This record gives sequence, C-alpha cells and structure tokens, in this order.
Amino acid sequence: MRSLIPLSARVLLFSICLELLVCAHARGESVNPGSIASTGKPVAAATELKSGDILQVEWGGRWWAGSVVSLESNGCVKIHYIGWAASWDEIVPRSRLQIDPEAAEKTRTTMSAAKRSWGPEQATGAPDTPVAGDCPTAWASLRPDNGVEWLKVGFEKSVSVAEVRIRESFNPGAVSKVVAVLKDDEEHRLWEGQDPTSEAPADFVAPVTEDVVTRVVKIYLDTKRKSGWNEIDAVELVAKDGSRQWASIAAASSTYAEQGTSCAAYQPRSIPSDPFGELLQKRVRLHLEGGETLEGMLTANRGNFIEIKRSNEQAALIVNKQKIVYLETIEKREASVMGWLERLVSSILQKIGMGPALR
Ligand SMILES: [Ca+2]
Ligand SMILES: [Ca+2]
Repeated sequence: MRSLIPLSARVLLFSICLELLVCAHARGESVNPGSIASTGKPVAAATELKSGDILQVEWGGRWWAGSVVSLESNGCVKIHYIGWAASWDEIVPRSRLQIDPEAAEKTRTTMSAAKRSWGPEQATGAPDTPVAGDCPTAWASLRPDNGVEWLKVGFEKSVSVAEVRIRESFNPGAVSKVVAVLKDDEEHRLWEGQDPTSEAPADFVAPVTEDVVTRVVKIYLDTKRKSGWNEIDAVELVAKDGSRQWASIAAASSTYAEQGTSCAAYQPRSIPSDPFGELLQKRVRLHLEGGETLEGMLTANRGNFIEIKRSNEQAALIVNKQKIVYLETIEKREASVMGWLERLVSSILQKIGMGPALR
C-alpha cells in the first residue's frame, strides 16, 4: 500500500529551535541611514527649489532624506541621498519628491537605529544568517503565504550584470522573477521561472545572458509556492567583469518588521517551541526510528506524545516524539487520493474476505 503513495510532500525539519539559538544573536547594526516617515507634502512643478534644499525622496516605495544638487532643464531634479555615497545621486521627477526641511535631522536617528528584525534592511550586506531558520537577520514579508511579494535592492555601483545571487535562508524556492530596474523605474526581466532551491541557507542564482547595466534589482516571490515565510538573508550582484557587491539598500512590498503598525489584526509571530502545535488537524507522515513510517491526522499534542488518527474508523495511535526522525505534511490533494485508495483497497480486501485490516 505504501508503495502506491507518491512521496511528494514537502519535508519539515525539526531543528528550528536549535537554529534560533544560533541566529538570534546575529542582529547587525545599520550602516547607511534608513527611510523616514512621509510628510505627504508633494513637491509640485511650481515649487521653488534651489541647490542645497533638504527634502524627501522616494525610493522603493519609501521616503529617504535627500538634498537638491541641481535643477535640470526638463523640470527634473538631481538629488543626493543624505548619508549615502555620491554614486547614489540620481535625477528624479518631482513626483518622487516631498517637502520636509527636517528630513536631514530625521535621518540621523535612523543611522544609529538597529536594523529592524525581518525588515528589508536585513537583506543588505553580507549574509549573516548562518543556518536555516526563521531568523530576524533576514527579510520576511508580513504574511507567509500572501501571494506575490517583492524585495528591491540597490548596489553601490552600476554594472553589467552576470548573476543575481539570492541567499535564501528559510523555506526557499519561492523566487518567481528577477528584474533589473532601469531608468524611470522601468523593469527589465532578467529571469522568470521555478526556483529549484530546496535547502537553506543557499544561493538561488539567476543567470543573466543579455547585456543589462543596472544597480537596482527587484526580486519577486510567489509566497504561495512554498508554505511558511520565505526569507532572504542577502543579495549579491555579480558583474560580467567578475566584480561582486552586496546590496546596500533595500525596500520591500511588505515586511514582518511592521506587523505592529499594519492595519490587519495579524496574530503576533511566536516562534513555535513545539512545531507539532502548528500541525494539529493536519495530515502528516511520520518517519520513525528504524525506518517505519506512519500516516494520519495529528489530533492531539500532549507533552512528549502526539496522537495520530489513521482513519475515522481506527482509534488514535500515541507516538513518542523522541521516536520521530522527521515529519512531512501531506498536501490536501494527495491526502484525498490516499483516502480514496485506502477505501478502494479496503473494500476490495473486504470483498475477497481479507479485510478489514489494511495495515
Ligand atoms: Ca510562503
Ligand atoms: Ca541578512
């Protein structure tokens, strides 16, 4: 019977608690200034600006402190991001500017502030999440499986891109598209497809064959593809000349760092000290010491033991957690196919007088 069942369910490893101990201390400090709260006061075409004026500049959906370098003849403005190297200076339309004479002052406080746990800024710099796990040193979207999310990262220097290396640190495999962000925020697709990454931490490498020069890359994730938070620890840009750089700025469609400020009453993320609690009423396949497997619904979780109900007709089995080597959750469809197969085989066995026991 077991051999009839395709073993396609994803594997859930149980080393999360230990890994959290390893990575909890690895929180880094911010080097460049962070974004600031929007004033909501737009710079209009008629707004008088002069070199040196302090204002807010939009980048990646957030506002940053900037100063006017020069005014362009077409109405655009060359700006400098305060606290950032001059190589970040850019010419932007006025629609990306807001009035805020206090912006420089505000940005100072963000320079000393620690990176927010799971904020997009955790995807800047070299990797600092040494093990697979739900670590605050990597970016996580607000919700684990909410569909398409994105992480936009910028690099110090514009280069002709050879590879975008995405360090996935938890529930990898959800990257669905990588684009280069060009002038005027135009997105140029570098790669699109199925991210085969199955272990973490590991790099998903998006290869780039054509000649694209950029220093801003946007990574799209289809977070429904892989259950749980799909976290990114770092992003590296490899140039065709072989030079490499880690992202130095980042913004995202959403972040778990803002769960407290988001409108939805989303339940606080508590790191499960016991992963079995999350699997109640789910179909699971247990791999036990000695190579035996056991499938059924996880109906209770008590101390060192769990209860597994293999079918409605059978009594629950009590399993010692210590005997479980690893566990898979079984997708609904597979479970229903299994249930159908079980019923079919069971009825055949009964008809030929060998039932009802299936196992
Ligand atoms: Ca997910
Ligand atoms: Ca990181």
